[in-house]
Amino acid sequence: MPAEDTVFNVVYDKYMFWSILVGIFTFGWMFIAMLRYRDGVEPDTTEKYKIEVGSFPVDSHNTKLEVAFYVLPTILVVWLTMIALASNYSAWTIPNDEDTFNVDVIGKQWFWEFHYLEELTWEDDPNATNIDVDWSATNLIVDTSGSEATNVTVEIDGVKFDYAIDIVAEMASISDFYLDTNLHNVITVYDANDVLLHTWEHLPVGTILSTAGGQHLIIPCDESSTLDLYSRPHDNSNPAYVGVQHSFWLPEWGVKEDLVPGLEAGTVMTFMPDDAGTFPIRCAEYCGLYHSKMVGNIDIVARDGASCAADSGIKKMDTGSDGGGY
Ligand SMILES: [Cu+2]
Repeated sequence: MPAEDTVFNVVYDKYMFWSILVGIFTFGWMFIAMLRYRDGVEPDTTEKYKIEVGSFPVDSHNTKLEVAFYVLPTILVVWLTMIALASNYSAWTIPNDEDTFNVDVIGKQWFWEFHYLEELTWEDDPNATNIDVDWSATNLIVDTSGSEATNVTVEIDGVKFDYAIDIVAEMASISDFYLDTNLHNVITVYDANDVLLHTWEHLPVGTILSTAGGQHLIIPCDESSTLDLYSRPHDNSNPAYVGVQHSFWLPEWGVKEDLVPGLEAGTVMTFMPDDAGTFPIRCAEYCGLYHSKMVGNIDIVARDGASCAADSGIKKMDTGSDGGGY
């Protein structure tokens, strides 16, 4: 769901079209009137065009034209209001918890935390990277045939183990670990130059990712996702400090929602991305000294074994981690 797919883009195009049309008409008419009635031009005094200052031209007016002046702009304004409300309705309709992927987003001074309320297992598209990770119980198989992969890193709750890939067999078979789905497991595959080629990751319920550690928010594609947004202090050492106002903004999709300190229930944002990729997160509410550093990235990924409907086959496009403030 890059910007051109969103409802807001349609609204933008329609508003732009009608604004330009009405602008040409209005300014055109204004310039004609300026030229026709400018100083030094003898006014047309025939009965049809006779204008007397301060009195309505009762004899020479055109009722149909005057009614059209009111009716046509009214229809236009009502229609533009309706399409604007329809886009709001589609952005603000919040799905049931069961039908949607839920993550809590906590805004702090000055970073974002993502608390996973549901587990997620995802993998880069094996057709794009020629690498396939398959992990069941004690058997971890990394099939790298057709790729330049040389190394695998297995990371379990932050502890890393490195393995070399059998270049001849084009695979790595690791049986040192039992797959524990309660742990945060990440398998990353690299080439000889340490370039990241492929990622497989399992995020259990309760995982906390933070932009302070350079981590991205990871969301599955082709599902409705709901973020509950809260502004919180770092700790509870100062009861008078409950955090400050932030605003979680995904500029690529035209959605933004405030985080309100002290609001127990939080605020809600919902969206349904269909393109895999990495997109920027910004704080859109001035929140203090390092507001401009309160940036991050959101990764849209395919669940393990699935692929995204609109997948371009390229997951990682670098948007930079420091895009400045807004
Ligand atoms: Cu902020």
